[in-house]
Amino acid sequence: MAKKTSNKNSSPAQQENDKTNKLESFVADSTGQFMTTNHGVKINDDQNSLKAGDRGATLLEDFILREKITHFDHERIPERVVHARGSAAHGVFKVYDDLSEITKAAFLCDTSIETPVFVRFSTVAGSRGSSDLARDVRGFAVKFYTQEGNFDLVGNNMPVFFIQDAIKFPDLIHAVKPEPDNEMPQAASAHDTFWDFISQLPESAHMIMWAMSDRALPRSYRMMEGFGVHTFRFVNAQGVSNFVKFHWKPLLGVHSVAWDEAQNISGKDPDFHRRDLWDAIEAGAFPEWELGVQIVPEEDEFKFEFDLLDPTKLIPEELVPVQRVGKMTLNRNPDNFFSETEQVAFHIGHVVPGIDFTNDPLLQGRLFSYTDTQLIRLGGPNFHEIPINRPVVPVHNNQRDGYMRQTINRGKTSYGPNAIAANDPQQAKAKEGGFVSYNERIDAKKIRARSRSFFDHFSQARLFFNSQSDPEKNHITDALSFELGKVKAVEIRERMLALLAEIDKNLAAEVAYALGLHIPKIPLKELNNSIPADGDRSEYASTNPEGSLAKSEALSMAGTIKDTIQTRKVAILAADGVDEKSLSKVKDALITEGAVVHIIAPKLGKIISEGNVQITVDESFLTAASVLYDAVYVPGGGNSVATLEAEANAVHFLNEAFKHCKAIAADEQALQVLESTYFYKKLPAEYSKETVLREGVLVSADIKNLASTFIEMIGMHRFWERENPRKIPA
Ligand code: HDE
Repeated sequence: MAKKTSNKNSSPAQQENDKTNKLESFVADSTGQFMTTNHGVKINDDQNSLKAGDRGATLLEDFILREKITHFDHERIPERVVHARGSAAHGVFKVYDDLSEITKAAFLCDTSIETPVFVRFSTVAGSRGSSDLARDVRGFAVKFYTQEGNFDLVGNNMPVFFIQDAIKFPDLIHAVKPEPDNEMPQAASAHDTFWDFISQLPESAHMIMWAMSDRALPRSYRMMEGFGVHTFRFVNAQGVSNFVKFHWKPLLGVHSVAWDEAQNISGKDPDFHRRDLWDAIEAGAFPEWELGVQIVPEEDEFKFEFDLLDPTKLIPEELVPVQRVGKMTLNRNPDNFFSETEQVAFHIGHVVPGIDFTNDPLLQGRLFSYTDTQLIRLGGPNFHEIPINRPVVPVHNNQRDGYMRQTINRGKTSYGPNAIAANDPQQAKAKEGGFVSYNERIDAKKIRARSRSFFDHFSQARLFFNSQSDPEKNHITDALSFELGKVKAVEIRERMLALLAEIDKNLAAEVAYALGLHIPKIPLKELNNSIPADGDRSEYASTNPEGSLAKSEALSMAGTIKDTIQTRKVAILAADGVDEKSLSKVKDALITEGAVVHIIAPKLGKIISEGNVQITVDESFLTAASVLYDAVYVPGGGNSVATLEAEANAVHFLNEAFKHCKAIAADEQALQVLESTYFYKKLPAEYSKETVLREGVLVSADIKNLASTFIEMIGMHRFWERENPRKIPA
């Protein structure tokens, strides 16, 4: 009976690495094996329990039944208190150039080293079974299995955070989670307790702009940026430190879906992001990101208008450019969701020599939280021995015992100094790779306070808003109108309007209009209720300086990568009698460019073309939905066109795709299907390529040209500009 290898679907060269090879010794495969008990005894009857007679009571003696039920009874562990819903993949990271001038982290200093990684993406608020498409921040946690131990970069897809001090984290999360009396709503911030909290916490203003923007509705985990958020330190071999902000830049660009679409996807396929990541990797379309760093020399610590230690601030790329220093490729799906994705334990405190912390008070609090949470979640102090958490280098930590200890430590000593074992394991000198904390000078009084340098709560919120394109601004307005519209308490809505007015008067006015309210005038000093009992309200007032930068291009998604259709999903609507050439030419052109194409017909099975060719159907109108695709094509063919025109689901498919601003193309023969839609009569009468690229709808008899323009259109991802002027019911 053969023992299998776990990487069954892989092209092995790309997927074997130090970590996956080490995981292999823990992999079990039952192919061709006998079923056994936990203790290896072969089982003869797994269908019936042991009874006293045919119809008799079950016997306590039945160790097979007891063992099976007992294990089942204990199968669940607590979900993560935040970021419970997530998906992960294996991959590798390689640095482009030797960075030893700024860090001694070996995996960043040698271009020949390929470091295995395990990456988990997540939402924050929802529970483990919630929808991927909630409006939420996304976690972006990367574990690098380096030759100097594990380095975890536990980031998000937004570069700032809601709060400045870790002590407020439980409050933030209690406010956003379902309300405690009735446990509603699931995976949503659109409720009173969240906005009650936020409306009294001006430091959240910048993050609220991000969370209400399209960044909170990614098209795919593969199309998100990632950020370390805090300012970290790089330290080189000479002990020189530079501040560093970490970025991940996706090679497919940064793209999102529409809010209405997100809500629909939550019903049609709540696993949308999870499936997308899985399918792309299975298809060999490996997701890639470049690691970016913004470096600030120590002596420049105070040269900015904001405090580098304040996690509600980013460093605009115009001030400090992002240098792309390496590439991460995800190339293997996990073998087992629980063992890998669920049991992986990230910790911001997992650093290697050359990477160190700053005094960002949010970062400092996180340094405590992550180990602490694993103790309850994974059940004890030996969670580092779970296969996915083990480093690829040996562990000799002098620890012993504890629940579920797996290492069999040989010898008598688990203490030091010891003479019995000649002081093994030995401490490592810095030059031998021992971790030495950065020698930061600290000369201060112990004080429970917030630095005045953290009090500008609005200038970067405004910078973010002003940097958005018009459609992106509209989406923020709509998102706030939706979220606050779901809030029942009028005073919470009003406080939010006062906060928004500090960011942008028009934004506040538009949201106020949607809520049917006026913007109250609340002085800055009264906006912040997050003050100590003995605090003087005026001293805790936010400041709201103009800020010297009017715009930062990098904050908008409008200028992102738009010249690839790799892995985009395209629907071809067809029925019996379709023009096979019209269908195949477009399909082949799309596949050549890396798109995934599905043929959707009134029923599953095959359709027969005009010329009697059988074409396999991928989905029916019952199983497919336009929200699960990026673009739609309708080929010609008299009977097919007549069927689709009369098929309400096909017309709805097109209407909905139009509403969500997707690229739509039709063979001229299929014009009458488009004419049955709500949108067709709203399009401009004249038809140039320019109109097509503005409106995203193309009808042509020249299929070759149609295919190439359609590809260009899909690359643009969405035609947000048409959204408001061409509103349609769908
Ligand atoms: Fe986390 N966070 N966090 N967080 N966080 C957790 O650790 C916490 C924060 C982030 O895929 C928990 O293992 C505190 C910022 C990600 O497994 C917990 C504070 C950022 C993940 C925890 C923060 C993050 C977590 C829950 C404020 C972006 C998922 C389960 C001081 C830079 C990792 C766990 C995964 C998970 C605490 C704020 C990112 C409870 C106390 C800021 C991506 O330890």
